[in-house]
Amino acid sequence: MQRRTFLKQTTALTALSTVQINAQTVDFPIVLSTWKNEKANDAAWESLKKTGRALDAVEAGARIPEADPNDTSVGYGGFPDRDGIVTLDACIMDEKGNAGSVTFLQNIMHPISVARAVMEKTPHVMLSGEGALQFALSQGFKKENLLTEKAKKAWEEWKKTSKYEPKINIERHDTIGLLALGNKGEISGACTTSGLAFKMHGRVGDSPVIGAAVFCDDEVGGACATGLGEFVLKTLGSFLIVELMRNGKNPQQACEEAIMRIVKRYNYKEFQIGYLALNKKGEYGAYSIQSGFSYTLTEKGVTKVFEAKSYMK
Ligand code: SD4
Repeated sequence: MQRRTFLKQTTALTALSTVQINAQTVDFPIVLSTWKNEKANDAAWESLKKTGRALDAVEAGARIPEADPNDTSVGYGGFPDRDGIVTLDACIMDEKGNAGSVTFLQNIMHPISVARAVMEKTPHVMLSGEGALQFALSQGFKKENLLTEKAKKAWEEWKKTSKYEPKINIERHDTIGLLALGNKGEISGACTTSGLAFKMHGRVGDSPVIGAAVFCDDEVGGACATGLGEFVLKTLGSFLIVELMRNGKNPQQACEEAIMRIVKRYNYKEFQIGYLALNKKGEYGAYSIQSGFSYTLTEKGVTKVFEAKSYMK
């Protein structure tokens, strides 16, 4: 595997006017994902070993929770909307600025791969609903029932106790957003979700929106988001983070500033947002409104889960 090393040099004059050089090595590839997604990161890493490309890695990673019936926020097994229908959102962006997305897609297990096909095989960025489904079928994706017994039961329980209102859940999130630097140090990102559990039929969140859930710019780095999408949409969080990094903030500072934009304007105590950022040097950051946001990092083939810092302690 090709590995490159950046040397970050800081110089300081001592009293004797000698120059001291601190060298910090930064390696890539690197994979970063929201929440506890070790299997996804491992799949992304395996993909990097094969093709070396960040785009392939983020797609391979996203496909893991999409096919996992126990992940109730993504793909197969995802909780349905309030009418009992599983609807999926996903997007993907590469280092060249290409992007693809699907929204309100039904009955397709791997929306992230459909989003990639939108990017690579159409002149468009976003396909929605029935049109996205038709396109997926034309590309050889198969129609499947994605509502598992477990998800159906949860929906039936919810219907008994709720007033048929979509309820925002602060705690339970596991939508996956991924960022990777490939073997050439190039950045790509992806996000895939079944969205908020028991949302209104037709609701689309941030996850398929380039600039909201994912943004990458190969001059700077990338960012991705999880949590209550409405607030990521209203502040275009991932685009904001990349622009803040472009203007000199490190990834951690950029995530914190993007969370502060939400905290200053909205009733932040009632929902969760988590951001991840990765710059071209391989430096990364993570920050959320509520405590409990975790992220998964793979470096040098080792995958670990970390707790992110948060605004609320
Ligand atoms: C949405 N952002 O549909 C997604 C939900 C999410 O972890 O991230 N859940 O609003």
